[in-house]
Amino acid sequence: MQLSPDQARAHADEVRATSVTVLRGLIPTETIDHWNAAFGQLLACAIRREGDNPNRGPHRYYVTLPFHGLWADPGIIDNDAIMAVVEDLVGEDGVMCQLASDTPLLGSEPQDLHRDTQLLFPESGAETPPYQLAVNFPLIDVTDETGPMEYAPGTHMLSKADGMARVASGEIPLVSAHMARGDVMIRDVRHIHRGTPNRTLTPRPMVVVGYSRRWLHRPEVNIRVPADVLVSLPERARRWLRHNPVFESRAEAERPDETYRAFAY
Ligand SMILES: O=C(O)CCC(=O)C(=O)O
Repeated sequence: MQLSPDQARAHADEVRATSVTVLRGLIPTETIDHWNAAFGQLLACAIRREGDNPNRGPHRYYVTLPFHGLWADPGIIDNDAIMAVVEDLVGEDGVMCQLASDTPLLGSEPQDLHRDTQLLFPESGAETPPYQLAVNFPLIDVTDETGPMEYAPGTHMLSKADGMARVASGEIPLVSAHMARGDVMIRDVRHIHRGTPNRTLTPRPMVVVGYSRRWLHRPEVNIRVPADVLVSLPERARRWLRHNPVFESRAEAERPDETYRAFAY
């Protein structure tokens, strides 16, 4: 799918206004099913490593995806439609700094409402145009049973206290982000949101690709890029990856003990 400049701008404006836009049916479902089949092994490793009370809450796993093979598919990490919206929001000189997943399992609980980043200048209390985005797509359909993320539209432009108060009073109702395989959400991670329980036996992986303004350093994440993968990618992808560490060997790039601890604000 290609977006015209007007369509890309309309999606970006929706993020500016509400914090979220969804590109429906963007990724072929066969691709999603391949990712889901391959993801099982990564999830099993994470469960062995972290036990059943990992850092995102009970039975809820944050898993970094290794940057090679299907996980480095240019059709996803260098997708024209996604990049058109992302570039409109954080600039053509932005950076890609995170490739990971969030997976609630049976037994997971509602998370506390949170934002995924701080204000640029917390002492000012002032919100700014977007600077940190998450591109999310699920590896199974997200229904009320499999644990949709809930978010409060427009709260990315309010202080956290104001946003929380308006959610608590019901003035801003939480929206459940139902998604089908192939749908892609682009969101401003300042919005107030939370994960909800997966009530099924099927894991609900949600891929997260992080994009930021070129000057934003997020020390809690990076993408460990094997050199041979980097040279095989299109120019735009190489440019967006330019601030990540590059490794001569895949084994070195694929350090298994990475976890992401600082996340909720
Ligand atoms: O994928 C989800 O359900 C959202 C999880 C989330 O917001 C988090 O772990 O910070």
